[in-house]
Amino acid sequence: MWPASRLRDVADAVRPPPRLVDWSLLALVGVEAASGLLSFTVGSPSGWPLFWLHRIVGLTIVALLGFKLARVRHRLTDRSRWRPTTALSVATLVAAVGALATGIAWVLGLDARLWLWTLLSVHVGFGLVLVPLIAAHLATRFRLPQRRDFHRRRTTLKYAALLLGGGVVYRAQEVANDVLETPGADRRFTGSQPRQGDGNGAFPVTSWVADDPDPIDPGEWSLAVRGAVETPLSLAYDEVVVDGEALSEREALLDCTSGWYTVQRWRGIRVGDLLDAAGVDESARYVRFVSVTGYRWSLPVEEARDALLATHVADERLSHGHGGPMRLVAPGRRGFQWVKWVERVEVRRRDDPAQWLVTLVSGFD
Ligand SMILES: Nc1nc2c(c(=O)[nH]1)N[C@H]1C(S)=C(S)[C@@H](COP(=O)(O)O)O[C@H]1N2
Ligand SMILES: [Mo]
Repeated sequence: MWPASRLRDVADAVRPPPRLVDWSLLALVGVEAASGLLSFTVGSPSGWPLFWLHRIVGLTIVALLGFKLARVRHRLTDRSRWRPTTALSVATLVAAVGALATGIAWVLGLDARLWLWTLLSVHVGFGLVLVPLIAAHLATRFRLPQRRDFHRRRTTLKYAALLLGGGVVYRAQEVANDVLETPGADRRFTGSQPRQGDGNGAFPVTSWVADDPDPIDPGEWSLAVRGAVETPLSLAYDEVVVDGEALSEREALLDCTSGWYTVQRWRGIRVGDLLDAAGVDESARYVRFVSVTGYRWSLPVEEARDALLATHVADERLSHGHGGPMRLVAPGRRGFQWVKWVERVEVRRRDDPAQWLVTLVSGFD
């Protein structure tokens, strides 16, 4: 191990001036919030740089927060220096440490739950409250960085060293997780942990916020196909599932943003076959999948053709919790886009920005 004095030398060499530390903490928390939220939409491995950015910047924040705490710790430990704004500072610190600690614990493979929440969801929660807190905190102690805070070459080198350090630490952690075969080693590039096994029982039932319909009787249910089509369709369960057999089958990976993934064999009707049966207009651009609850998501027509409306998983009928009688299987998309309890397929000329809001509020009466 290095002696502590050596460590202090390194810290001195990479520590930016105080005002810059404060402003870069704000900026980097912004980067984390943006990259974290954006990462929710990434489901294919080509999106890995976004996740790496998030991890490296997160570790850089650990170093900057260390510098900051070393500088201001007396304001917290010395009672006589407490001010009305100290409570805000402490709240900001708690949110920051909470977000960092849950993020790091997740990477190390810890699979604990707080109430119904996975650690990853708690991480997201801390991160979301941190953004307004840090903005308010900085507003109470407003000091713009000054010219003399920037020595162009030296400042750039310091930040480069901090970011590089973050990358090295993250990579070292990956190697250590692999060698020690910790649960952290099985994470996907999205950070999600595997759920093994086949069928309904193998993976958790997850609803985004409040969606929770009553079980649906397949005999009463039907699937409507409408919008920009030549022949609108209405299909009963028996027309989709003939003699207990659904027509198409494919393997696909479901990756939930709360931090787990599973690979299953899904059976059902290929959306392309459905669209061919209805005859799609020239003008069509998107296909919208709508749940009995109103929850919905749209895919571009070409991508939608390749998706599946599944009635079965690993030869079992889809259970109610997993979206039975029919759910969308959208390979390469994150779990929240795999609409459950589908009752309507709408072929449309336009995309549907309101779907973002609908997924959040669907189920609230
Ligand atoms: N109608 C509806 N579909 C939904 C959801 C929902 O809340 N309502 N949750 C989504 C989320 S966040 C995920 S990860 C998957 C989870 O599918 P599962 O419950 O079968 O694991 O369904 C998606 N489809
Ligand atoms: Mo999810």
